Amino acid sequence: MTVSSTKQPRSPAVSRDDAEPLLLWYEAPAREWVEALPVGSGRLGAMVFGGVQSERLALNESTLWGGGPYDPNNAEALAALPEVRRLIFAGKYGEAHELTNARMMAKPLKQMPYQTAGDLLLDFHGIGPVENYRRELCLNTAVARTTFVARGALSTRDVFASPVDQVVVVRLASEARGDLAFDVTMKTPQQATTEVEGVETLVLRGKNGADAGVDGALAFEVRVHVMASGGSLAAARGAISVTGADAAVLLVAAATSYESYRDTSGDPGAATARRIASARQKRYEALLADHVAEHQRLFGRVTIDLGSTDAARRPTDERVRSSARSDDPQLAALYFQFARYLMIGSSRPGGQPANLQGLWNDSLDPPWDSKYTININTEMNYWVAEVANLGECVEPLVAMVRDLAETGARTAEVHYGARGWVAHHNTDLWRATAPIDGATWGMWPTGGAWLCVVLWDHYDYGRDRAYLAEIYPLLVGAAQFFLDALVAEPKTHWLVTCPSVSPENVHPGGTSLCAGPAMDRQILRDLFGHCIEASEILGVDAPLREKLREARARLGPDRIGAAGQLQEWLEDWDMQAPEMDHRHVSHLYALFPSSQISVDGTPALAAAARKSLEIRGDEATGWGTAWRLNLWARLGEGERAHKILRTLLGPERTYPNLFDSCPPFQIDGNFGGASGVAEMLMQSHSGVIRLLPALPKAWPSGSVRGLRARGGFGVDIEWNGGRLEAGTLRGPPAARIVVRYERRDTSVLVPATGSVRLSFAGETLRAE
Ligand code: FUC
Repeated sequence: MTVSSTKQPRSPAVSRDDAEPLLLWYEAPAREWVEALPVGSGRLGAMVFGGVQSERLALNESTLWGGGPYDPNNAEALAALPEVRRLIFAGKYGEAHELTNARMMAKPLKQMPYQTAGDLLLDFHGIGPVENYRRELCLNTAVARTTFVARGALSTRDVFASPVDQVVVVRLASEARGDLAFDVTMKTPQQATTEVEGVETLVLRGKNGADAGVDGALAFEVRVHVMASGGSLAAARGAISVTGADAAVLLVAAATSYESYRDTSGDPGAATARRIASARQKRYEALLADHVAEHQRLFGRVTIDLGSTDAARRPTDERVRSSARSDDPQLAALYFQFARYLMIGSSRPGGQPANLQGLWNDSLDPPWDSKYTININTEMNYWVAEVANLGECVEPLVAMVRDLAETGARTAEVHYGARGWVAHHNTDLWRATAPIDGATWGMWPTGGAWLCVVLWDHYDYGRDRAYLAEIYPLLVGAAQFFLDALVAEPKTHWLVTCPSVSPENVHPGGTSLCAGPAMDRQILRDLFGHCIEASEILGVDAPLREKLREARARLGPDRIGAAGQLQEWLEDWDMQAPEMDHRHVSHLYALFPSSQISVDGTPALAAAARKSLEIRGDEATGWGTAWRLNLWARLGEGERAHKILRTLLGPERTYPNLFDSCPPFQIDGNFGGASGVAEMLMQSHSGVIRLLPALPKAWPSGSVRGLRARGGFGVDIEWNGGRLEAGTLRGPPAARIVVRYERRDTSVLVPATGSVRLSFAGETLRAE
């Protein structure tokens, strides 16, 4: 590699228009981690602080977690199961709770945490006072840039995480020749040592730690290669010093010994050395160009314009701070595109799925271990992927479910004596599936089933039969568990999950432990339905199909309670629950993300869901707010959805770097919020594409291009004065779909070209 020393580096990352719609920008360095800017290659992540004298890149590698392969299943659980069920059906919830905690929980009671790799630190010499400071993240190129003027000369620092070369690339340049001097060091809270190889390579070698009695089994390595043009390099203990350089490029590779959830025999040293060696073969310009091209291949598929005001000229942190008072529709568009950026950065094929913090975490002990909470948070992470035209980003989740079907088969057998597979409310890198934390949170057997619905959705958007054949055994395995583990509720004789919970919500029995919460019934209706449909499409398993049909018919209907609300539990307990404003709105799953309840299809249930939403209120955690946003959009209530979106974009729920604040940071709100924006503009479910179903007055004119709809369709729309003007529908030739705008339906036939233009003549939607 050669490091070019052009005075003012030009790259696609350069952007100086403050109102540039795809830019986050700031006038001061980040003081805290939630002000730093994320870059990610799917596997490798960095948070860029943009410090002048001292730059910090907080590094992550997606397989660096605590612990090692372990079996959390509890051999005592099965023996306790009949008694727990008896107690629940007898209304003795407190006793059932005690027994569940004593006998049915995983060992250990918690799972393993996702952890930081450490920091790369650059300490600069002789910079002095600076002016014209600015740092920015360009979503279009996925490059974080810091610029300032020191002693009259412009300094430019660019950072990106290349999905092509699997290295973080840092480029430092100054207009003043021979002016660049800095020390490179690394620090980590992990057990690790740092040493210099030659004068240009800094290597941090570490081992992950034990957690909750599970031994650490991972070795990891971070390798930093420093190249300077002009000047010289010198090595000291654990540091490399650069002096008198015109420009420098640093390549950062990181890897662990993780091969799979049961194999940690990889060689991280070989992996990082190989990646550095191959990246060194390329010029900086080629690394950048390949990175930008690969990022744009995905990112460039969708454009969105919700209108722009003067607020869009302000630095991003100021916009968040004043979002409640200002008219800033562009901030919603930026938030939508930022979520797409985060999805591309944290969930690429071949890697791990986006965890609670996506890919970015600076701690050994992050909130909720930054793992996979599958009673809402992980599923929410993927709500936006399909509609925002990033279907391939779902692949890591599919791969995780493949693992869970293996580990979860053991939990099904050991805990329930059942066939198939089960996963409870959390999982981790080691694919643990037994119930953790305690009955209130963990005794929920429906996590794996919900993940299967996300896998089905990927089929529904793409309609790829080969993919359906691949996931079919996973779906059937999840359904098989419930065919074995559902029990007849004594009063209604409906088939119910027991023990279960309506995620984390305590009912008047003083615990969340119960039989047959509405959400379980709704998820199983989807899961069984998808298995039935898949078996028909694939022409297999007719006898199983019949069993699933019978069981599905016995799940029992959703019920409307005395207050007119959708009942969260079998009993009409909603108005006596201790936390009526609970963050989870689990029983509204049927309205969103599912479409079992809809305003047109099931008006009475939709009215009950609306009532439940009113009772819960609009205030919630970040992800709770995002869920409410999607639900109001499904109800067709644009103004209410917009009010909730504004709360989400405000400083209570959004950090200066646009990360969602639960609080603390959780990435689910970013993805769920973006899904809500999409649901306001276009919805596809129940065989209908709805255009502008919840358009708020605040977005009178705009356009969105490149969205995807269920059934294999692509959708572009433009609107003006609050009215739909035109659009384009793409789809498989000869496909027919109903397009709905303002309660009028138009049946559209996709021509052989695969694309049809939609326009308005008076009140009529025309397809030509
Ligand atoms: C669920 C939520 C919490 C938090 C955690 C990660 O348990 O109830 O609010 O988001 O996941």
